[in-house]
Amino acid sequence: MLDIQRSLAQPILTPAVTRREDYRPPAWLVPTVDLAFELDPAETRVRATLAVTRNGLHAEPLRLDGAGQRPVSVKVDGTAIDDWQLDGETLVIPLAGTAHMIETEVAIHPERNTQLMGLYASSGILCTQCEAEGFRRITFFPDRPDVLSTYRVRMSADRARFPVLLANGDPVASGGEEDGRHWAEWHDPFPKPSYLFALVAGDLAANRGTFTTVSGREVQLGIWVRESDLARTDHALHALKLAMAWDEQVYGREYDLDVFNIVAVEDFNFGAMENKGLNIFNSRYILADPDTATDYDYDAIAAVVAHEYFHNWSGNRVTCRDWFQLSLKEGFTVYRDQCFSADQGSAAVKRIEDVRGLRAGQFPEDAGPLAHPVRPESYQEISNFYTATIYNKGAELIRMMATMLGAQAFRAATDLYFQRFDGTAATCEDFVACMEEAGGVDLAQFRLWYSQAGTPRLAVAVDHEAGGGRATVKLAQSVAATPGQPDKSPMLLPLKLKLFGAETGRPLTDERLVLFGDGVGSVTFEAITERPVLSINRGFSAPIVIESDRTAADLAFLSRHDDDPFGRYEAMQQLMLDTLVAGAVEGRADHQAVVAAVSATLSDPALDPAFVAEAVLLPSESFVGDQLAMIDPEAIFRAREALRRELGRALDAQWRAAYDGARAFYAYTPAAKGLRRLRNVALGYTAASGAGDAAKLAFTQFEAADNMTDRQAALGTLANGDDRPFGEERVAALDIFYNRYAGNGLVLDKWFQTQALSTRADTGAAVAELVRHPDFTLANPNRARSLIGAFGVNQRAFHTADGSGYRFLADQLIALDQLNPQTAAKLLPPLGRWRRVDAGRAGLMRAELERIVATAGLSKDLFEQASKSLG
Ligand code: B3K
Ligand code: ZN
Repeated sequence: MLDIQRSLAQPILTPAVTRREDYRPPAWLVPTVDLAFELDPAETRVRATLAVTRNGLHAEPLRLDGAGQRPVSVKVDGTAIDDWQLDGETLVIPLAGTAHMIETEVAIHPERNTQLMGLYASSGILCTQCEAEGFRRITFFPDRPDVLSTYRVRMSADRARFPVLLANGDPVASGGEEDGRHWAEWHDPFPKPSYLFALVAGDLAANRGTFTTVSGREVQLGIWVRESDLARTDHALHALKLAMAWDEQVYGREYDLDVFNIVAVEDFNFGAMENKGLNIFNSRYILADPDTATDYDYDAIAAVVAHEYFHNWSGNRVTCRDWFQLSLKEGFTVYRDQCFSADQGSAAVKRIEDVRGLRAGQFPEDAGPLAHPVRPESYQEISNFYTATIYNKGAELIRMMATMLGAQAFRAATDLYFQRFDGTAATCEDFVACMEEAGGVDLAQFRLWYSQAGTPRLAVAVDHEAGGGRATVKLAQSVAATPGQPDKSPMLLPLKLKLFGAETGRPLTDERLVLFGDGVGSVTFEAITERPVLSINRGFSAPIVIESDRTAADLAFLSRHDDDPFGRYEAMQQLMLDTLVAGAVEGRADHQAVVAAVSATLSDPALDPAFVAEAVLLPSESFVGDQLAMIDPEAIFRAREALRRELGRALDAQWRAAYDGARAFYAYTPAAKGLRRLRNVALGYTAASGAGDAAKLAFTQFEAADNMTDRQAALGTLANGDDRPFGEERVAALDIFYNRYAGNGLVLDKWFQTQALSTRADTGAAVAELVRHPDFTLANPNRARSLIGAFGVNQRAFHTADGSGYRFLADQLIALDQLNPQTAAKLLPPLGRWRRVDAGRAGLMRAELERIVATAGLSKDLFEQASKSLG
C-alpha cells in the first residue's frame, strides 16, 4: 500500500534533458532590443520591441522563451496579431520574411517573486537576476547565450520610492512624468546575451570614484547601497580600482564603458552577478568595516569584486555559446581572481586556501553521485551546474595550461583568444585551440580534463640505487568510474617535482616539470648521492590525489625542508591525515610525529605567521572522511579531537607564546592578517587542550576585540565548548553578540552559522530550535545558508546515528523549495553521500532522498539533485 501511494505521488514527467550534442545555432537572431518598464513592485508592465532576423535558410517560426506569462499583446511590424501560440511556456510567432519588428507586452509581479530570478524586490529595491535563464521571467525572448543584442532600456517608476534608476551600459536621458513618476533611459552599445541584462530601481546612495584607463578614459564608478550602509563600501570600491588596474597590467584588458556600477542587495541566490556595466551583488560581498567583517570577509569581497569585474572580458565581451561551455567563463575567471588575490598578499597562503577549498567542495563532488565533467554533456536544470567542478576544477584546468605554456606564451594565448572571439559566443574548445596555437603545444590528451569527470589518483614510489646513483620515481595513474563514465583514459598531468637529501636536507635536483600522460611510467634522476625524499605535485600543479610511499619521517622532513611552501603544507597535511585516519580506524594513533612537526613549524622564525597558521591546522573531518571507503563520523570526530587535545596539551607553551606574540594593532594588511590568523588558531588549540583558563581567555578576547576577526574567532571557540568548563562564557558570548548586532543581517548570519557549525553534541537540537527563532527565515538565501547550509556540512551533527539530522535537512529543503528552488537544490548534496556511511545511516539518508523526490509539486532543480543523488 505504501509503495502504491509513493508511486502515485511521484512526478509523472521527468524533467526534459538538454544535451550538448543537440546544440543548433539559433533560428532567429535579435540584433537590437528596446525594453520599456513601467516599474511597480506589485505589477510591472514590460514592453519589448525586438528586431529579429532569420538566421539562415529555414521556415521555422520565431520561438521566444517565457516562464508562464501570457502576453497582453503581440505585434508584428506594428500590427497586432492573434495567430501567435503558446507551446508550453514558449511564445511561437509565425513570420514570413527575413526581418521583422516584434512587440510584446507582459505583466510581471516582482513582489511575489520568491525565486529571486528575473525581476524581484529585495527590501524595497527592485533588481534583476537573469543568469542563467531568468530573462524569460521578465519578457519573451530567445533566452540563450548565443543570441547577442544591443539593448536600449527605458524605466519609469515612482520617484519617491525609486529615485535611482540604473541599467546596463551608459545613461542616455532622464526626466519627470506626471503623478510623481520619473524615467531614465540607458543604452548598452556592446552586444550581449540576455543573461547579462540588468536593471535596478531603488532608494540608493553611491560611494563614487573614478578610474582612468590605460588609454586615458575616465570611468565613473559607483557602489550603490542604502544610505545607512555607505560607510561600509570603501573596501569594495578600493578593490574594484585594484582589479581594473590589474586586468590592464596582467591581461591587457581595458574597461569599455563610461560608467561601472555595482549595487548591493540583501536577497541574492549566490555571490554576485557580472551584468554588463551593472554588477549586482549579494551585500555580503560588498559591505565591510572592521567591526562587522572578518579578514576572510574582506578577502572574499576583494575576490568577488575582482571576479565580477574580470567577467567584463572573460564572459561578457567573449561569452559562452551554450551553457555546457559555462566553465569557459567561470573557470577562467576564477583562475583570474585567484591570481589577482595572490598578487595582493601571500601567494603561498592563497594557493593553500584555494586547494583547501577545492578539496572541501570539488573533490567530494567528483567522488559522489553528482560528479560531472568540467564541460557536462547534459542537464535537467542548468542552475544545478554552477558547481565547484565548473568553477574551481575549471580554474585548475586553466592553471595547468598556464603552467604548461609558461607566463609569456599563456599571455599570448589569452590575447589571441580575446582578439579572435571578441563580440562572440565561444566554446571551451575555442579557448584550448588558442592555447595550442599561441603556446605551440599539443593539448590533444589534455582535453580529457574537459570531458572526463573524477579526480585522478597517482600512486608514487621512489627507488634509489644503493650507493648513490639513479633515483626512479614510479608513477601509476587511475581515474575512478563516475556516473555515466565507467572507463577512463589516463589524463595529462603536469607534475612539478624535486628531490631533497634525507641526510643533508639540501635540494638534490632543480624543480622539474613532467607532463605525465600514461597509466604507468617513471621519471628518473641521475647522480643522486644520498637517499632522496620526493616533493611531488609542488604548488599543487595538477588537481589530483597523490598516494605515495613516503613515511611519516619523510613527511615530517618535507614539512621542514621543502622549499615550496605548498609542499611544506602538503607534507604536514599528509602526516596529519595519516594520523587521523589511523585514529579513526583503529581508535588510537601515535601523535608524536605530528606534535613534533607542528612544534618545529611553530618555532621556525623564518616562516610567515599566515603560513604557520595554515600549516598547523588539522584537515577537516570531511577531508579525513574522504580518505576512507566507509565513514564513521563519530570516530573521525573523536580522532580529530584527540589529536587537537594532544597538540594543545603538548605544545601549550608554544601556543601561548604564539598567542601573546601575535598581537597587532588592527589593520587590514597581509602582515596583520597573518598575525590575527595565527593568534586565533593558537586560541583554538589552547581551548582544545582543556586548560582551565581557556574559556576565560576566549571570553576576554571576545569582549576586548576591536575587530570582527578576533571577536568571531573567540565566539567560535566558545560555541564549540562543552558545558564544563565553557558553559557560562559560551551562553554569555552568544547573547552579547546577538544583542550587539541586532538589526545587522550579515552579522546575524554569523551568529546562526557559528551555532550550526558547533562541534557540541547538542548542535542538532540547537539548530532545530534556531529555525523557530524570530530572526530566522528561509526567504533570505544568506540566512537559509547560514543555518541550514552550515548544518549540512557539520559532519558530527548532520550524521547523528538516529537520522534526525537527515530528516531535519530534508524537511527544510522541501519547505525552501516552495520559495526558492535554486537555493534549496544547492543545499542538497550532503544527503547524497549515503554510499560512504554505514548501512543504517545510508538507509536513513536514502529514505529522506526518496521522500524529497516523491514530494508533490517539487521543482526540477531539487528533483534533479535528489534523484541523481539516489544514483
Ligand atoms: N555568473 C554568476 C553566477 C550565476 C549563477 C546562476 N545560477 C556569478 C559569477 O560566477 O560570477
Ligand atoms: Zn563568475
